[in-house]
This record gives sequence, C-alpha cells and structure tokens, in this order.
Amino acid sequence: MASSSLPAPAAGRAELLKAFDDARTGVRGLVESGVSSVPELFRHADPYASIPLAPPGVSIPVVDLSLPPHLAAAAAASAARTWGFFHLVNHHHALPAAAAAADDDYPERAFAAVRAFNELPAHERAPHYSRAVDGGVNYSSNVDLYNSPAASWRDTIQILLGPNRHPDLADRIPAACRAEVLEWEVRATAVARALLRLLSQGLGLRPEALEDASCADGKLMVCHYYPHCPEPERTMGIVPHTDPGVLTVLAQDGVGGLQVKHQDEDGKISWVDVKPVPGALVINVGDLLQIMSNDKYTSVEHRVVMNTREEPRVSIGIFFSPGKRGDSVFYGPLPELVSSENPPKYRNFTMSEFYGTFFSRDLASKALLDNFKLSP
Ligand SMILES: O=C(O)CCC(=O)C(=O)O
Repeated sequence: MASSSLPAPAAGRAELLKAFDDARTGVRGLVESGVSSVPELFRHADPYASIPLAPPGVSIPVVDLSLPPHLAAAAAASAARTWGFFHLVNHHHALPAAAAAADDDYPERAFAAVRAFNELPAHERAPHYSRAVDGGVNYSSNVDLYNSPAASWRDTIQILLGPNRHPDLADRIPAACRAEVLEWEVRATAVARALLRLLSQGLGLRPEALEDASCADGKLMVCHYYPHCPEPERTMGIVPHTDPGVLTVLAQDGVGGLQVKHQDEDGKISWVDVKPVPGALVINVGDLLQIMSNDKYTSVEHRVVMNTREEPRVSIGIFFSPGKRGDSVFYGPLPELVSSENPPKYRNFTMSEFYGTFFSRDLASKALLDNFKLSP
C-alpha cells in the first residue's frame, strides 16, 4: 500500500515550532494566512485563573516629573516600594529644554514606524527574521519560543543598544523604523537617567548613586507588535513575568492589555489593568533594582492579555541594566544600604551569572530572585 494513502502522523510540538519559526513571518504571518482560531502551539492554560481582575478605578500610581525633585523622588520611591509600577507624566521634563520643545510627536512616531515594519509584505519582513543576537538586532516571535510550554501572540524587534553597541547597529535596524526607534532611545534614556536619580534619592543615597553603578548603560529595546487575535481568551500577549534589569521604560499605544499583579493592604491579590494614559509612560522596577535596594523596591509580575479589538497593539520597552560587566564586577545589595541591623538579603553575582540564569528559563518562571537570595 502506498504510504501516501496513510494519514500523516500528527506533527510533534517541536516540528510545529520549527515550521512556524522557519516561515520567518511571525504571528503576523499567521494572521495574514487567514487563521480563524488560535493554533494549538499558542494555547495557554491560565496559571492564574483564580486571581481576579481588580475593580474599575484601581490603577497604578502616577509620578509627575514636573514636581520639585524632592517631591518627585518621594512619589517615585513610594510607588517603587508599594506597586513596583507607575505612570510617569510630564516626562519631557527629563529632556534638555530645546529638545523637549522641538517635537513632541514621540513616542507616537515610533509606534507608527514599528507598526509599519510589521505590516510590510511578508517577503520584506522575512529577511530580517532571526534569533541570532550577535549583530545586536533581531526580529522574531517569542524570545523563549523553544523553552516555554505555550507560545504567545506577539512578534518583537530586539535591539541591543548597550553596552558594547555594535558599530553597524543602526544599519541593522529595519529601515522602516530605524530613525524613529533611535530617536525614542535618546528620549527614553534621558527619562531613565532622571528616574535613576530620583530612585537613588528615595533610597537615601546620592542622586548619582545608581547612574554611577552604570545602571543606565545597559539597554535592550524591545518593540512588540501584538497582532489582532481571533480567539483572545485562548492565548496571551506575554505571559506573567518580572523584568530582570534595573528599570523598564515602557511606551504603550492606546490599545491596552498590560496588567500588573498587585497585593493590596489587606493582602488581596488581583490583576490591575494598566490602561493607556495619553502622554504617560509606564515605568517598572526590575529584579536587579529589587536586589540592589535590598528589597526596598519591588519587582512585580505583569502580563499582556489579548483583547477583542481589531487593531494590533504596539509597545516599546527599554530595559536598563548595569553596563559594567565582566568577571570581576559583582552586583548585589548596595553596600550603603546594608548594616548589621539590615543584613543583605542577596548574595553578590556577576552579570554573566545573572543573565545566564535568566536566559536558561522560560519567561514565566518567577524564581530568578530566589537563585540569589541568602537564607534568612
Ligand atoms: O507590551 C507590554 O505592555 C509589556 C511588555 C513586557 O512586559 C516585556 O517586554 O517584558
């Protein structure tokens, strides 16, 4: 009997993942091919099904960069301690006056450019598709595609902006969004520096303490594109996770979907919608800042849920982390913050150990901090 008359054996998950990756067009490519349901590879069992959504009206705190620095520092420190997340308004105050006045079309111009790249015809996107990190830029779907139990509904351009910026970095960024994402980098970096000064002050340190520890020099930009999803309740945009770095500066367009896990004063845990606020950036504390602050600041789980809107969603995050790397540079709780009354809660480690641990897990594992925790 001819073997072609037998039903084809069901392809295994590994083969299906490879076939998806080999198509080189991401989740957007699935949508272009007309899928009307979420393929099995992308189906998630909600690990947090028992955690309710917070009632409307509950939202992350707001920090206003136009306030006098001591008030802004107090507000940022309080938000970093209690929520690990906040909206930052009047962020143009971080820019030199001339730049702030010149053009306030950002980050919207960067969103439009990232959307334009993702909506190029498949044959124009595919040559950029790669998981290789050595050139400093890659466009792919799900950084943890081969490590996670279920893939998520998003495609991403990753750009390693520092340290050790590739000399040809700009040329490697897709032309459709090159100028705009690099302009956004300048603005977001000024914001991160201003916040690091406020957060240092909030710890009772010199304003320069976190910048001197090179915390604005490591920069990874992620430009996420979440295509419209035919069955939003079956998948996720990004699974619950904490960010590994020091500080994340995130710009989101008006579509929404980001949620933060929050425990209120009565101990009740819920998912809180981070509704888009025009003109505001979303800022969050990463695992490294929780460690460096010896648990004074909190790195909090967040996720992106899909919604029924027809439009795709775009967000652009920059993860700031220490730029000083190498086997003789150690990080841990800042020495100024530990004493015999307040002993260190974490051991010291190098950045290569830290990121080696981060990349060996799937994004959703929550135990990154536990690898560095000292027993009480
Ligand atoms: O797209 C978003 O709003 C969040 C992205 C995010 O959490 C991440 O890139 O780690």
